[in-house]
Amino acid sequence: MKTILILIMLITGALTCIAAEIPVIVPIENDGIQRIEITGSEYSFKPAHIVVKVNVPVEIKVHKTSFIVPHDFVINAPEAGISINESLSRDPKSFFFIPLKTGKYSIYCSKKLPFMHSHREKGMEAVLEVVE
Ligand SMILES: [Cu+2]
Repeated sequence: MKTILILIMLITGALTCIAAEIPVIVPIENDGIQRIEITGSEYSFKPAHIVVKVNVPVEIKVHKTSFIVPHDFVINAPEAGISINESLSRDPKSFFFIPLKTGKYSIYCSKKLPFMHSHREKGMEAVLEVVE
């Protein structure tokens, strides 16, 4: 009985992990812009994996859920024409860019308290995937 319970817990846990990592294909709207909203909380970005088309403009609207904990939004991919480093607020902020190179790039929060793990290390990281 115990074994079955542990098995069920393992399977449920694995499914939750898989669900969290399902890539979201960002739709291209009528005006030709790929738009997506991302939520930053303790300690994750949701969705955690977004897929956009290369050479098509992108607008990412981001807000954080916390009142006090500071978060920011960083994409450091100058090779793909993307350099964003902005603090987040509860009001959404929009970031515009045109991804110029295919590949997988990291989205993360760079906040860190002294002697503590960074928010990125705690899981506040997502993937921006640029495809043909
Ligand atoms: Cu953070």
